[in-house]
Amino acid sequence: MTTLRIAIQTKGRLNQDSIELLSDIGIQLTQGKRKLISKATNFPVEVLFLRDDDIPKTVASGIADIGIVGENEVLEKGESVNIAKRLGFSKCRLSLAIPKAETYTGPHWFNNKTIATSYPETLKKFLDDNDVSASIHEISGSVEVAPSIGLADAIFDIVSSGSTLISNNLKEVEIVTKSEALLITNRELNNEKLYLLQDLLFRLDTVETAKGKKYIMLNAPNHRLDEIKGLLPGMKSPTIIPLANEGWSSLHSVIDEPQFWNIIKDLKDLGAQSILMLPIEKMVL
Ligand code: PRT
Ligand code: ZN
Repeated sequence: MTTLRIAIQTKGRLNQDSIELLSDIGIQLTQGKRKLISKATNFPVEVLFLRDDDIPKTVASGIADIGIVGENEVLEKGESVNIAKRLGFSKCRLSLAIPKAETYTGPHWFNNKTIATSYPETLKKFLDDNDVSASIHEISGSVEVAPSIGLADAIFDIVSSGSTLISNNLKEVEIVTKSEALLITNRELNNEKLYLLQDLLFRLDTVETAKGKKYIMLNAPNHRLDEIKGLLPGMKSPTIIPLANEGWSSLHSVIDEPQFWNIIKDLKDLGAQSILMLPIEKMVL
């Protein structure tokens, strides 16, 4: 039987969210997630655990069929893969930063400077696009300390909250690109694998649709139901079930969570009682 092989990060910032994503779409892995390969128990999928740097190439070459990896790595490696879905986690940006005391005058500030980075290709493209001639000093970790030890004049690195820059007396001066986790796929999947991929994408959409949505249940007097229905349109229309209590009904609907706080007072003013909000895990429209 055909199996879809998914490459995810062994450990690091993407690992937990990647495993959670698989679990949200009903893919349970066999014990021992630190093994190189783990088979799913309930879906024809096996998971290959790799360093994130190796994921684009592994997918491009077909050793894995699909992978979960940061956009920054996909850009940097320049491997030929398709992007099947933007996953919305591990959001960050790749930025240029310089010592705080410097005055930034635009990209030409970097002319004849040395920039430390783990992303030389992405940086080179930015410098070429802006006609800047700088030397790139490639290092694989602790890029942010390079200026303070005299290794470089500036850095090009991942920024998330910005606190690493601040604690190293640096300031972000150019956001070169933004990044989030991507689901990438090999460009030549056969039909059976494409079929499995479509199933996974459908499951991902189902989880995504439910995000931020809540199931709301309340009891209301029948003569106010029309007004309450106006506040809670639901997906098509709310479900109304008569209560044993004469003249009262139970109304069920789906709302966006933030909307709840806007309408709760109006619901109470219209006589709604026993209002419950419940989580929704999956939703198929
Ligand atoms: O071992 P392996 O090679 O697999 O992992 P890694 O060490 O190369 O990567 P890892 O696990 O640190 O990050 C994996 C991916 O997470 C990255 O490729 C990005 O796509 C994404 N990501 C999201 C981040 C960050 N946020 C992040 N903040 N990756 C790194 N950082 C680091 C950054 O390098 C800097 O040192 O956090 C620091 C900045 O954070 P702030 O919040 O202080 O700005
Ligand atoms: Zn890495």
